[in-house]
Amino acid sequence: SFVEVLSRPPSLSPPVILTQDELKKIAAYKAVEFVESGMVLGLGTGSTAKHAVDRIGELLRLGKLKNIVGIPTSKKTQEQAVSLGIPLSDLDHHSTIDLAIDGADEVDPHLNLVKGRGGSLLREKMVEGTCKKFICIVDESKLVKHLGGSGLAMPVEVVPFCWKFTANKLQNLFEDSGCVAKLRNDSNGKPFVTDNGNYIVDLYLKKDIGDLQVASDAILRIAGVVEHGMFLGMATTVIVAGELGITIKNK
Ligand code: ABF
Repeated sequence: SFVEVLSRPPSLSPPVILTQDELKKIAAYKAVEFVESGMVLGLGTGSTAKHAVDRIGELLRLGKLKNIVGIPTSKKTQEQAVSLGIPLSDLDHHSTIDLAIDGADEVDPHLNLVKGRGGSLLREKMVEGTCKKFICIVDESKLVKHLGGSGLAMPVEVVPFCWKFTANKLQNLFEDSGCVAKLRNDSNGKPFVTDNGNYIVDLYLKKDIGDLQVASDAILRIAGVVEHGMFLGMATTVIVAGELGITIKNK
């Protein structure tokens, strides 16, 4: 496996350049080592989390894991888990989750995250907000000094009703950070619709938004906002796979 490649003594290893997807897989497989039989698991969404769900399915099939119940964070992950034969349930039946494994778009030094560029932030926040342990899995490209400072989107899920009004309120809120709020479109140029029937407004910031908790509270006070993609203090562990190996950061 890729993990073995990384743990070979450097003197014996030829230089191996790993792709970003291989790094994602390394982080995902490492996280799955924390899964035990009998656990209720939050199953993440995205290309990194997909590797973890595949691995959980494989271990179930091999009989190395037993009695797992998965709680998927998106319809896409639900379909993947069904195809792998992972037994599924939901938060109505399991209000506590033992462990969730999911990716992120940005990770800051305090393990705060930006998520939702894949569009599944609401279900992810509901599932990951209710678990005893949340392992976030990323390749090293996701590490940032300040959330929202990478020039990429800070996603906010909004109700479709008068979304322009909500988008304007969001843009005005972060005027001092040079915020531009844009409705996310799908590949056909139509508004991207989340699994919950909502839209996503992406906030593009020229500088960081200062105190994250203050920003979070202010966003959530806007009527029309459903949830935002900042996951503050939620990850208990972040597993980072990089060219030099795996780093495990605990809260
Ligand atoms: C999910 O997938 C999201 O919260 C995040 O937006 C995205 C990360 O995607 P990937 O693992 O494909 O980089 O975890």
